[in-house]
Amino acid sequence: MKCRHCARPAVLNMRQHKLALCEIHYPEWFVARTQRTIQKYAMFGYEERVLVAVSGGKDSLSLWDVLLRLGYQADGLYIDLGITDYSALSRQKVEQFAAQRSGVSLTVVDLKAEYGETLPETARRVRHGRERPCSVCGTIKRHVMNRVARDGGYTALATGHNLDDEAAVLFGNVLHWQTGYMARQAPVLPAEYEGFVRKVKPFCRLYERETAAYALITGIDYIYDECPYAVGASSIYYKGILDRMEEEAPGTKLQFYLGFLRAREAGFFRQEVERVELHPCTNCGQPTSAPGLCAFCRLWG
Ligand code: Q46
Ligand code: ZN
Ligand code: ZN
Repeated sequence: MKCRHCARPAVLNMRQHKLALCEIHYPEWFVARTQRTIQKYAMFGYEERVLVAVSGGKDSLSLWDVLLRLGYQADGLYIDLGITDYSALSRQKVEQFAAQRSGVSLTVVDLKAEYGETLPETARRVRHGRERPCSVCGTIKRHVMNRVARDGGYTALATGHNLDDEAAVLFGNVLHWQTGYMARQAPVLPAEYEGFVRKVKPFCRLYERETAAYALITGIDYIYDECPYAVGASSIYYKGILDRMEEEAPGTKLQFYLGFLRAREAGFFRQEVERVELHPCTNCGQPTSAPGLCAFCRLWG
């Protein structure tokens, strides 16, 4: 198969877009689509400082790379969760990525060094080893990302969530009719409350295989393994179901997600948003829906 724009062989055939592109035109298309997404949803501008949450995986490192290529003021944040070999290797990938690019700034927050415990240790203490550490992990990551973004004067926090991630989350939310979660699932979550930074997902319209192809073609060295605790997560199960539907009908994931966004913009879940009332945490000052301490501070109290 040939590239749509030149005589070179195509490296990626995107059936959902009826588009096949070569190794030169594919990365150009990918960068341009990211830029269109940033502008369509008014995520951030060139005058703003953006903090990119990087995990060492293909999505977040590709995102940081694309934002730098587009000329945005994008710095990286890596949170070392202390998950044995996985964290050590992913941290190495992130540090290597930053070292290869001149003038980029990377903040590393090492949980063990700053809070005295790795994620598995905290999870074991507070959950008594009952469940996987993911809910504790989410609480810690949200807190640290907000703190670093706010302290560093960043106005937007960008994450590498791709379309497959968003479609899987949406699928789970629809299945359980979690309308409150649906109200808060968006390409942009505005800084509604003092202390929160705007959260943005510039890859929300890009398929996982598209971000993987971009990383491979542009030579980004990333960690292939997922976090060991991701095994058995329901999101992986939902992704498998959506993959099968996509295989039968290319474009299914994109239509599912974009249709949801249109409904959301039309105000379908507006009431749910207004129900959440936030107060500053009495210890750290970050916004929380609970009176008194936020979920993060309660981990240590
Ligand atoms: S939540 Fe759970 Fe992830 Fe944290 S413990 Fe690993 S799988 S990293 S997105
Ligand atoms: Zn081409
Ligand atoms: Zn707090």
